[in-house]
Amino acid sequence: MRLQTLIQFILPSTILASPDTSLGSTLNVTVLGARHSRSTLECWALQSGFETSDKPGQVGSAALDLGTIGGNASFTVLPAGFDGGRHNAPALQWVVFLSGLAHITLPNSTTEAWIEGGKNGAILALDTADVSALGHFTTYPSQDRTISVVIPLGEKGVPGHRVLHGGPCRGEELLV
Ligand SMILES: *[C@@H]1O[C@H](CO)[C@@H](O)[C@H](O)[C@H]1NC(C)=O
Ligand SMILES: *[C@@H]1O[C@H](CO)[C@@H](O)[C@H](O)[C@H]1NC(C)=O
Ligand SMILES: CC(=O)N[C@H]1CO[C@H](CO)[C@@H](O)[C@@H]1O
Repeated sequence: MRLQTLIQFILPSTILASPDTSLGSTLNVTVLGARHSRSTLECWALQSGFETSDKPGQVGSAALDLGTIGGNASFTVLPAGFDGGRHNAPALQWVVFLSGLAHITLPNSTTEAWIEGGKNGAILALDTADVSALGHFTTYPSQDRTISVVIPLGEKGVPGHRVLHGGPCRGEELLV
């Protein structure tokens, strides 16, 4: 029996799932960080990137390890047009926007990010009060509610990454 045939025999589902070629090697996320006590916006490439899952129900598909999480997660419903005001991230956390639109701006800066709910809706909010004096502003200028899931990071903290550039991720850095 040829090796290929043997592998197909043992792992049929792995072979059947063809790799998603339109998917980049990793996920890039917009990060609200801080430097010199001021909030920043950066685009990070998460490391390590997509791997082939062997988990039940998703065998052969692309999965990316988001690291450890901890604390209480929450599902948040923001009314259309809500103004979150100026604030710091209450904890190191993922904010995953499922729908709607978030507009993030920084005090005394022209850098801004527009985060649309959906497949590119995950951001990291890391500008806690101990690292950023003024925090950031968030408004939700959508006609509809903005829905997000907030997930605090665990003890291992910020996931592995490479900083791609200042400012939010854009265009070809995002999932298509
Ligand atoms: C993330 O950015 C890297 C570097 O620019 C790129 O190679 C990759 O395709 C991007 N990922 C996605 C999902 O677009
Ligand atoms: C999670 O929520 C419970 C109930 O409100 C609270 O007692 C607990 O301290 C919270 N845990 C953390 C890590 O914030
Ligand atoms: C110099 C300057 O513009 N400072 C402003 C920075 O942002 C904070 C918060 O919006 C303002 O209170 C400062 O006046």
